[in-house]
Amino acid sequence: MVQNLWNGAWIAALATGAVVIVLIVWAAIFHRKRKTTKAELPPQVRYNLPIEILYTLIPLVMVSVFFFFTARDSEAITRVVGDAPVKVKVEAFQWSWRFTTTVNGKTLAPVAGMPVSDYHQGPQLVLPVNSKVEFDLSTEDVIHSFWVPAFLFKRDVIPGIREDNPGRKFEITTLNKPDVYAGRCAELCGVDHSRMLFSVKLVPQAEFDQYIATHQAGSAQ
Ligand SMILES: [Cu+2]
Repeated sequence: MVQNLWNGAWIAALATGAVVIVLIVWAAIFHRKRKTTKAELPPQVRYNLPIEILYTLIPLVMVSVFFFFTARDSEAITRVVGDAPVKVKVEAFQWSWRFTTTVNGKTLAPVAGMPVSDYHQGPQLVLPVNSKVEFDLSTEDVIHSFWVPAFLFKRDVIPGIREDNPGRKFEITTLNKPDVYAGRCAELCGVDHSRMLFSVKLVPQAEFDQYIATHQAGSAQ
């Protein structure tokens, strides 16, 4: 859905750009100052109601179309139903992350990291492929931003938002391809902001079940 919105916005923007460029080139070529005529002003158009209505209406229609699709999709994308089988508490801090995963009421031992220069070395969040996951974002210090580029989703982590505030939460369905995906902080949050890297490892459900069994909080590691 995000991908469709992105593609659609590009198509609309390119079409608009093409029309504008054609009009500019047309005006530049066919409305040049002619050598034969004297330097005098061309006929001045004023208070031309049809034209004024036209150039008010066209941008209004364009903006409305953009607004409609953006509002419709962002409402669907940010809706939190609360039925995700996997829930992750994400705590951002200067300058890394702590992930605490809860599955079927079982909470795993938190995974916390340190500033690193390669995302493979950062804290790793393990999730099942093609599964709905709920994230709950919080921070104790400054504003961070949770971003896994491959998920096409980014959300700011704002300090001081109460736990029951739905604005802290979002749900996504993870990708279908098992792999290790890069994650980063997307809000300049201090000296080691650029090293606030992490990774998300997507694994098949069976492997994830095994991971849960061996990483439950309190159980022997
Ligand atoms: Cu940060």
